[in-house]
Amino acid sequence: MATPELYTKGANVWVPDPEEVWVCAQLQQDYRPGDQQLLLLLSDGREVQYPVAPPVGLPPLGNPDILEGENDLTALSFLHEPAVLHNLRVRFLHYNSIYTYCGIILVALNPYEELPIYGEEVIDAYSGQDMAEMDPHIFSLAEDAYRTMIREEKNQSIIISGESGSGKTVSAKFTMRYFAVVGGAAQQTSVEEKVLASNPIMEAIGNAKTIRNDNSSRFGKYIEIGFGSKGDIIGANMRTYLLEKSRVVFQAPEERNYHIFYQLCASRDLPEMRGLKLNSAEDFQYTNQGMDINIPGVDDAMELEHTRNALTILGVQPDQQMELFRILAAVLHLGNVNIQASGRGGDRSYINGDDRSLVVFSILMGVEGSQMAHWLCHQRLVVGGEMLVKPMSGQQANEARDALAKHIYGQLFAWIVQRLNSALRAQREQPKTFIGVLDIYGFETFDRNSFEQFCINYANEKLQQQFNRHVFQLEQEEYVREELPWNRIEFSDNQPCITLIEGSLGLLDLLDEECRVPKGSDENWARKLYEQHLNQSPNFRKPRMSNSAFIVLHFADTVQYECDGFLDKNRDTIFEEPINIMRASQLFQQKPVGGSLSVSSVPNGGVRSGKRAHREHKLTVGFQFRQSLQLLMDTLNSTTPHYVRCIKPNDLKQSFLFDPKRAVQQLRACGVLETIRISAAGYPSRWTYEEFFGRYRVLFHGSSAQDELQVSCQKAIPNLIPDPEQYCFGKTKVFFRAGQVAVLEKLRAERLWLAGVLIQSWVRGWI
Ligand code: AOV
Ligand code: MG
Repeated sequence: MATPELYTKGANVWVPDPEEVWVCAQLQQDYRPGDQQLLLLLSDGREVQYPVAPPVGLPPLGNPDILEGENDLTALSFLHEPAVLHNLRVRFLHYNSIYTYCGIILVALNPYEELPIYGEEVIDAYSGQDMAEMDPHIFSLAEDAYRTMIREEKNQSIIISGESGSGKTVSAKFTMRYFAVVGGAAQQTSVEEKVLASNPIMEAIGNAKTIRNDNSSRFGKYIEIGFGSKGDIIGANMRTYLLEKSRVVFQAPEERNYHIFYQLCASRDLPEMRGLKLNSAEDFQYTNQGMDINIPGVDDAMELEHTRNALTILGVQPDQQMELFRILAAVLHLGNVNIQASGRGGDRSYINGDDRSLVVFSILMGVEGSQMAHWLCHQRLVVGGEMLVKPMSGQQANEARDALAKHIYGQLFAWIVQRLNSALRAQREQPKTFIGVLDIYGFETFDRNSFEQFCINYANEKLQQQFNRHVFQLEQEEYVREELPWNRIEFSDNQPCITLIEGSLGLLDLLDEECRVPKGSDENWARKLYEQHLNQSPNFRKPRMSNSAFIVLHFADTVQYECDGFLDKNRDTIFEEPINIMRASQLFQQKPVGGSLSVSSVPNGGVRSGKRAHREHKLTVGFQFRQSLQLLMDTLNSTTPHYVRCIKPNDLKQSFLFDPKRAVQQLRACGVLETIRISAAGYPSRWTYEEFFGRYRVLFHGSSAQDELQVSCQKAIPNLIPDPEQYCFGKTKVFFRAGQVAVLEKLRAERLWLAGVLIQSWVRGWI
C-alpha cells in the first residue's frame, strides 16, 4: 500500500525500535524506485541509512500534522500500527485523554489515577448529546447506546474487553452509573440503587487479588438493564459465566481467595460473627496460600460493611446474610480439616473424630460430623450392580474435601446470583428494551496455561468473531447504501480457530469423548488431538519438546496449553456421598426468600441423585460453557453492540505511564489493529461531496455549483489520484482507500504554497 511518491525529502516515517517499538524519522533525500537505502534523521539527531530492499520495504509514513491527536483513529490517513500507537500516546501523555475512538470502538487506557471526569455534572454534560459532538468518553458511548435504544426501540449492548487489570470492571460500573442517572425515575424508586448495589456483592464473591489485578474478576458477567416506556430503569437481570472455582481451595503466591473470606475474617470480633469461630485469614489453609492476606489501601472489615449494606439494599435480610456467612465460614473450616493417611502405602485415610475444624464445620453446616468424616475418606462404587465402599488414599480424600468446598462455594455463588436477580426483576411493567453490559475476563496467557485459560481464551475468540462480523457487516451496509461494489473488501475471519475448538471432533468434542471412555487420560486426549488436527487445522500445533501439550494460534496470540488436568477440570468431579449429607443438612434445606440454597439448584451443574454414577450423566464444564457462550452470542447478535477496548498501559500500576511495548501487544490482541486492518481493506476515509469540496476546493478548476458537486468531484479526482482502485464514488459520499488523504493533503499543501508564492510575487510586483 506504500505510495512511493510520498517518500520525498522531509517526509516523516516510522522505523522499528526495540524499546519504543516505533520511532519517528525524517527522510533526508527523495526516494527513487530501486533505491536500496533511505537516509534518515532520527528524532534523537542521529543520521542512519535504513535498508529498504525487499523484504523490508519502505517504512510506514507518518500522518499529516492536521491529524495529530485525532480523537478517532480511523480518521488517520495512514492506518498502521505506529500511527495508532503514536496517536494514543500523544492523547494520553499530552492531554491526559484516556479515551479515543477507533471507528465504533472506544479505546480506554487505564490511568491508574482517580480522574475528576466522572461526576454528575459530567454525566449531565454528556446526557442528550450527540456522540460525534463530544470528546470520547465512557459516558459518550453509554449515551450513544441509550439514545439509540430510545430512538430505534432496539436492545443495545456494551461489550467490554481487554486484558486483566485494564479497567473493564471499572468501565462497566461507570456505564451502569450513567444509566442509573439518566434512567433514574422522576419519583424516587430504588431500582437504580439496587442495580448499582449488585456490583459490590458480585465483587465480594467473584473478585480476588491476582498478580495482575488487586480486584480481578474471576467470572464473566452479562447484566441486562431493562428500561420502561419512559426510558427509565425498571429492572435488571444478570448472567454469569464460569466462575474460577479452583481459587476457593488454591491460590498462587501473592494471590488471594475471593474477597468475601478476608472480609469475614477481618470482622470476626463483631458480636454477631463470634459464632462463626473465625480466626485471622492467615490461619486458614484456603486463605493463606498466597502468603499475603492484605491488599494495600483496602480495609477488609470496612468492605464487609459495604457488602452487607448492598445485600440489605437488595432485600437480603440480616438473618439470611448470617446464613451465607455461616456457609462461607464453614468452607474455611473445611479447608483446615486434617486428613491423615494410613494403611499400607497410604492407600487409606481418616479424620480424627475430635478434629476441631471438622467439628466446627459440622456444627455450622448442621451435618453429622462422624458421617462427614467417614464419607470424606471413603467412596461408594457400583461394580457389576453391587455397591461397594472403598477407602480413599490421603490424596484422594484431600481432593474430595477440596471438591466439596468448591462445590459449596459454586452453589452459594449461583444462589446469590439467583437471589439478586429476583430482587432486580421488574415489578409492574415488562421492560420495553434493555442495554446489556458485558464484563468478561480478558484474553490471558501465562507461563503455564490450563483449562481455565483455554475457556477464557475461547470466550474471547468468540467475542472477537462477533466483533469482526459486526464491523464487516456495518461496512457492507454503508457500501450497499452508497451503492458501491462492496465485494472489494476482504477480511480474515477467525472461524477456523473456533471450528478447531468447538466444531465436530474439535478440541472440546474430543475432550468430552475422552472424559466418557473408561480409563480416559490427559495423555490419550493429547494423542487424539495430534491425530485429528496436526497438519489439518491451520490453528493447531504440537510443541516439539512435549507430548502432553498443544498450541493454539488464537487471533490474539499463540498459546501453549498443558493437557495435564484438563479431563478432571472438564468433568468437575464431585464425590456424591458428602454432597448427599449436605443435602440432608438443615441449612441447605432452608429457603431464604427467592429460592432454596439447594445443592441441585443450578441447571445441569449439580449432581444427580440416585445410584447411577454421576460421571455418565453430568454435563461437562466445556459442554456447558460452549452452550452458554452460544446463548450469549445469540443475545449479543440480537442487539446493537457498542465496544469498549481497555488497555493497560504499564504493569507497575503507575499513573499515566505509557509503555509502548505493552500497549502495542494489547492493541494487536484486542482487535483494535484488526479493525484498522478491516478499515484499511475497505475505504476507511469518506466524505460527503460537499465536505470534500469544502476542504479541497483549491485542487478543483473553477468553482462549482452546489448541485454539480458530485460531477465536479468525479471529474477532478481522477486527475489527482491516478489509480482508480484508490477511490470510489457513492451516492452521497466519496470513498478513499487508506493513505489517500495524505496524498490529497500533500497536493493541497503544495497548491496553497504555490498560491502563496504567487501572491507574494504579485504583491512585490515581480509578476
Ligand atoms: P479488569 O476488570 O479489566 O481486570 P479493573 O476494572 O478491575 O480491571 O481495573 C483494575 C484497576 O485499575 C482498578 O482497580 C483501578 O485501580 C484502576 N482503573 C481502571 N480503570 C480506571 C479509571 N478509569 N480511572 C481510574 N482508575 C482506573 V480482570 O477483572 O483482572 O480482567 O479478570
Ligand atoms: Mg474485572
